[in-house]
Amino acid sequence: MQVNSERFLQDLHDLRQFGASGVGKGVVRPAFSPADIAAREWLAERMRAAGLEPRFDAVGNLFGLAEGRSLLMGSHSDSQPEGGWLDGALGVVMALEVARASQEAGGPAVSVANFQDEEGRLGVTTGSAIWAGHLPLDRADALTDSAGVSFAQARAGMAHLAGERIDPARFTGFVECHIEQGPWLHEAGEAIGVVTDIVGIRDMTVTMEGEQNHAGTTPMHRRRDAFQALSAFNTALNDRLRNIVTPQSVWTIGHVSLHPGAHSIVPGRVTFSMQWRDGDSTRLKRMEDVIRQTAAEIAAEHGMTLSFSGMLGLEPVAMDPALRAALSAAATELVPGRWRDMQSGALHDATNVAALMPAAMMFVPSIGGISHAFTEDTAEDDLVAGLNVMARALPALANVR
Ligand code: HGY
Ligand code: MN
Ligand code: MN
Repeated sequence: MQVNSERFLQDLHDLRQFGASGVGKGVVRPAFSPADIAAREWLAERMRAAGLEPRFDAVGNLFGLAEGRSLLMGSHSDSQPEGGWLDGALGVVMALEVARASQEAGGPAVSVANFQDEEGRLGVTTGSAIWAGHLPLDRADALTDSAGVSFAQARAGMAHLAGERIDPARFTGFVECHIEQGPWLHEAGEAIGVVTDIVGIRDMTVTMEGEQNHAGTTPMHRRRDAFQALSAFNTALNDRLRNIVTPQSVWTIGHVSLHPGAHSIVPGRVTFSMQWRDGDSTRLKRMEDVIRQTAAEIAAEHGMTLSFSGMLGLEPVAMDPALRAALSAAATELVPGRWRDMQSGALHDATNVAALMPAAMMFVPSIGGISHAFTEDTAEDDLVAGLNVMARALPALANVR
């Protein structure tokens, strides 16, 4: 089988025009946005041209189906609010190129998946979580983005494309290529990461409510200031989590909304995102207990009421050993001494698909380890090396049943 690296790179550069941010190669292509829908429709046409049958399901997941049973490859083409050109897109376009080249070579059969809302505009890896049965559609439809738009409203924008759920039994396994989104491969001058396992995640929204008041006449000791409560919570949380975590554990307050957000008003309410990740489910639960207890203590000390949203979560998952062995053998052949086994600190659709079939992932380096930013990038040599390793692994990958 002969992959065509020029065609592959051209598709990647064509895809990044949908929602181009105008800053470097960055993209703004959130799930269900006009740019996202246009990109998916373009990819559907590229799939058709590649001899695959393009099919959308009811939540915007796009599949390019080969005939009969096939190996599934892919990722996602939606982006973070400020996204890189390769996060997700690389896996979809690489899958398309491998599927095309494999058809041209007479097999093995490869289908392509482009999952919707992996970036969690309205949840956490939402499209593949629904497809895998982790997230009931009625619960997904009630999820909202930070502007209050619901999943149901968002996906209505693709209703004209919606079709039936694709049966996972069509597929023998799932392989996803993704940028590392961390620093280790690039710093080591290595080309390939073969993923051993993907960490688990917990995500919720916390609200603390005190008293809105005048910023000039309200003495400091009489305030019930929501920002001061958040600041105290963050300091206490960092101190307490340090006692139960490992260097791979992470926690993030990524979105904060202070009400009413005026210079001369003591903020009465703060709503903030609380997300944490770890490779061990027991430690995720211990982190959750510390987060909830610390929030309750700080709220009481600061005279705040406290509420938590529903919590979204995915468990840590190990990658399939046989699929991993196929990727490792191809990496040993093509980039000997320049590949490693590694854990994924980022979440991926493979987490959900692993519940349905054997799943594996392969990383290529991220320059400077940067991702979820317009400056995300990977050297084209590394993109092509990833394509060649995936192509070389294909016969063995397709043999795993
Ligand atoms: O956040 C993540 O790990 C993924 O990139 N959405
Ligand atoms: Mn991604
Ligand atoms: Mn991402």
